[in-house]
Amino acid sequence: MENGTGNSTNYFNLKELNHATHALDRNQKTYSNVLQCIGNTPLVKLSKIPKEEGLECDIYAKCEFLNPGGSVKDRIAYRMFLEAEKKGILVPGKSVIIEPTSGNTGIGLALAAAVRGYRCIIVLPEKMSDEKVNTLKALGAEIIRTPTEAPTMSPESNVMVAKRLSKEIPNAVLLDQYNNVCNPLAHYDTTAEEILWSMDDDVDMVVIGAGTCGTISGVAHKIKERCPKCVVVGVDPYGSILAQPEEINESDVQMYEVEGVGYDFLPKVLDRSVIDKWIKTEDSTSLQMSRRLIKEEGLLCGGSSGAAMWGAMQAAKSLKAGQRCVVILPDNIRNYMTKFISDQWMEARHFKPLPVNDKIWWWNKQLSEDIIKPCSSISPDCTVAKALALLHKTGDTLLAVLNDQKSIKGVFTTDNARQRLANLSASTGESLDKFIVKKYYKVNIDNKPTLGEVSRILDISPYVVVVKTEEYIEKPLGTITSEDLMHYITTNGNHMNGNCKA
Ligand code: P1T
Repeated sequence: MENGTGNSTNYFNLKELNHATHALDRNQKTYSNVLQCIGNTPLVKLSKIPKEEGLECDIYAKCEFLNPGGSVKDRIAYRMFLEAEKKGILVPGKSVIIEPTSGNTGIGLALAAAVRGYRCIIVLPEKMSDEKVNTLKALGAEIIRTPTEAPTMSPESNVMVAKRLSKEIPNAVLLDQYNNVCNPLAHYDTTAEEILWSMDDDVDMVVIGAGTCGTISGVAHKIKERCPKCVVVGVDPYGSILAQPEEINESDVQMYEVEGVGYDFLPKVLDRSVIDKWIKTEDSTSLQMSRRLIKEEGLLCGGSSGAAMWGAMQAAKSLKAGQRCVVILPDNIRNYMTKFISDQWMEARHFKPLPVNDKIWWWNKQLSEDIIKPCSSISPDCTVAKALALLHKTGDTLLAVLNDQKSIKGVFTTDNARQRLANLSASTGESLDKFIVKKYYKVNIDNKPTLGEVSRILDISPYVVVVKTEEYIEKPLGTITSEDLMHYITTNGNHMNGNCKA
C-alpha cells in the first residue's frame, strides 16, 4: 500500500489531466442506464438547524445521498471504472473487480459491475453496516469482511487482504481509491463544478468529511481555482489521524462508530495543502446531528453527514449574514436502518438518553448481580468443537472468549457458530478465532445500569453481556436474556396489581 504524503508538492496536477466533459443538464428525459444518473445532485438550503444554532450565514446541503447507489462514492467508482475500461485494464466478462472500502465505493463499483457485467469482490471491515453488505449482495457482489481493529498496514486489514487477493485471483483488477487519481478528479470535474454552478462561482466555505480525502482534495482544487476566497474545512473524527498526522500517538487511533470517515494512514489522494481548517468530531454529536438533519430538514442522510454538518455548525460561526457555506452530505439513511436510526442502538451507546418510564416498577431499578446468569469463559485457542461441547453441557447462552489478560475479547454463541459453519469453508476442529462475535451488547455493572436500559438493549439483541472493570480490564460477569429479566420481574413484582410495586 502506497502511503501518500498528503502534501501538494507531490500531488497530482489535476488541472492538466484529461477532464470528463461534464454536462450540467438537468432536463434529460431518459437515461441509457442508471450509471448516467450519477451526479447532478441537488443543493438544498437548510431552513431550521442553522437558525437554531444561531448562525447568520446561509447553509446549503449538497445531497450526495441521492446518487443511485446512495452515496457520493458512486462518482469516483464510476470514474475509476470508466477510465480503466478505456485503458483496457477492465475487460467486461473477464476482469474481476476487487476493492477495499468502507462500503460505499464498493456499492458504486458493484452498481457499475452489475450494469456492465463484471464479477466484483468487495473487502470491508466488520464495523461497516449489514445494510451495506445486503445492498452489495443484492447487486451481486461477493463480500469479504476483515477485523475492524486491524491497522491498515497489517496483513488482516481490508486494504491488505484486497491487495493480496488481487494478486492471487486471475484477471483481478484493484482500482485502488486511495491512490487512483480518478478519485479526486471525479470531484474536481463534477462535484466542485456543480457546487460552483449552483453558487454562481461565489461560495464562502465548503465543509467536507475526510475519508480517502478524494472528495475534499478534488473539490478544494477546483474551488480554489475559481473562487479563491472560499475556506475549505475538513471534518475528521477523533480516533483518526488525517487532521493531525504530525502528532500521531498510537492511542490516537481508536474505534468510532461513524462510517466512511477517518483513517490511520494518509492516502495518496489527500492533499492537505488545499485544506484550510480541520474540525474534529465525535460519534455522539455527529449522529445526533444526522438525526436532526432527517427529522428537521427531511434529508434522509447517513452518519458522516451529521459529522460534516456538526463541523459546519462550528466553522460557519465565523461567517456573516449573506455569506454562503456548502456542506456535503455523503450517504443515505438506508445504510444505517439498524444503526443510528434505531433509538435503542443510540441509547445502548449512550448517544441518546433512555426513555423515561415511571409507570413500570422495575424500569429504574439498578441491575443487581442476582439477575445475571454467570457464563463460562474460554480461550480463543480452543477448538470450536470444544466450545460447542461446553455450551451444550452448561446450557449457557454464550461463552465469554478471554484474551491472555483475561479481558473479554468477544463471545462465542451456538447461533453464530452455526452461521459461520454453514457459510464458511470452516470446520469445528479449528480454533475459535474466526468464530468470535465482536459486535455484541454489553453493560458495565460499575456504571449502575438500570433494568430499563437492559430491556431496551434486549429489544435489539437476544442477550446482554454484563462486565465489570477490574484494574482497567473488562471482565465478564455473565449474561441476561429476556427470559432472565422476565423471571426476575414475575418473581419479584406484584403482578396482580400490574405495575404498582414501589
Ligand atoms: O473518501 P472521501 O472522498 O474522503 O469521502 C469520505 C466519506 C464520507 N462519508 C461516507 C459515508 C463515506 O463512505 C466516505 C468514504 N467512503 C469510502 C472511502 C468507501 O470506501 O466507501
